[in-house]
Amino acid sequence: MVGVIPAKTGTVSSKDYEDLVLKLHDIQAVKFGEFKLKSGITSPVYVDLRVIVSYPDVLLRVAEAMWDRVQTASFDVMCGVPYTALPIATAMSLQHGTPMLMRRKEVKDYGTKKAIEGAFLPGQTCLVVEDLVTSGASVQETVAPLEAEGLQVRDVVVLIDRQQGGAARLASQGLTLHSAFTLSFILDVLVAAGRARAELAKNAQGAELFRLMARKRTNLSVAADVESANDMLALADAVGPHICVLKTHVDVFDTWTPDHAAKLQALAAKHDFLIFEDRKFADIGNTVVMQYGGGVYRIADWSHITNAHLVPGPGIIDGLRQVGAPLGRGLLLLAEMSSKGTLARGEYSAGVVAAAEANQDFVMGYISVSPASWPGGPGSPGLVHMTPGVQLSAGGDALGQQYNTPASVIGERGSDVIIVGRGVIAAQDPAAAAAEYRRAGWEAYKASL
Ligand code: 5BU
Repeated sequence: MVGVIPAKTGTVSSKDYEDLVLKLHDIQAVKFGEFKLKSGITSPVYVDLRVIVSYPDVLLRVAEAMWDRVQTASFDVMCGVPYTALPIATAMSLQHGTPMLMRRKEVKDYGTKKAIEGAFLPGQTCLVVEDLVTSGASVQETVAPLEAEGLQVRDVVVLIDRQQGGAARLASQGLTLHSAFTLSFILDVLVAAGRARAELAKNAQGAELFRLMARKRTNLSVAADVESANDMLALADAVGPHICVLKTHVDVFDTWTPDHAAKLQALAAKHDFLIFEDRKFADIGNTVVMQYGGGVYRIADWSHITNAHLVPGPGIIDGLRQVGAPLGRGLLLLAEMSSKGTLARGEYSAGVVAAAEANQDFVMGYISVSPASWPGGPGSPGLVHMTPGVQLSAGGDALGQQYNTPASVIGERGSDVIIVGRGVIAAQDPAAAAAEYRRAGWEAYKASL
């Protein structure tokens, strides 16, 4: 079977554990959001492992990951706790030939009246198999009837330790807790994989960008401000391996044809990047409908992302949405600009943030410069921040552009994606420069997680 953790003992690598976390997230056994637990505590992660019976490959990997954790324990039989852990214990039993017992959830007052089903001898040791441990209280409900039957329980294995005192509580009762995962490990893996923000993103391109950044390990966008459409395509091919987004200004070229658009899309597919036409729409809704969907450039046809000023008011979002939403496009709102003396600040920026928050189906994020210092902070984690005005050393140009370093933009100013134009395209070797910016940007991004 493809992707199954080997059945041998002690062979589950940390990469296997990470992959399994992603699998559990794929099948929604683990979800993000605010969840109230039985104990009344609010958790950022919701875990419901009942669904794993529908995914035999995941069930087997879960069983193997848990088996891997009990290699230091010795036991004669295993007891699964109903209901969720029963199939897991069954899979462990089948894979490794260790007999299994079942604890009845309610002891029937008719028939055999047995609390524990299966064949065993008093004095045998029994491993308790649970899906989750929170405080440890429910494990105790299983241990008590086992001990009442003369079995000895020393070890408990769970898939997930929620780290709410369960291990300590069990230890105080002489029980050793083994867990495949702690909740913080799960959180770390999902955050590093961009899953948390992707799941919180309500726009499909926004979600895709977070996933793309994580799988490609880049938060670099190159601004392809070169002379011709053909030069732009050559640049896209050269820097493609290093970027998450290629930003274009196709209205600076003297020709733009559907063939250029098709070639750019092919390069985006080849190198796994998104296309962002930096059009900065700024008109009333009715006009941007025509500008975005039609004209010489037909931007909506080929650009995953575009952007807009909010000067006209929210009608511009509605107009762009009318064209872009059916095509699955995403919109960035300009909350701030990198240029000296920009008027996009203060109350104006706050208005943009409010509009972005209220239109997350289509608005995927911001062009911003210092979101960490916004009065309400950078806002919803499902929205992305992309920042232009980036070079390896701070400074500016003769026409008001102002540069910050990747470390400052990501690490201090709270952005997610660096947009680099001349820092890359004016370099001797743009691909090598892109690699260097990618490294600097990603290092800062990883640290910010
Ligand atoms: P540079 O060569 O890295 O300075 O290019 C920056 C790019 O980002 C360029 O395409 C600008 O049009 C774009 N830009 C910007 O510089 N500042 C802004 O606030 C916005 C876009 Br919005």
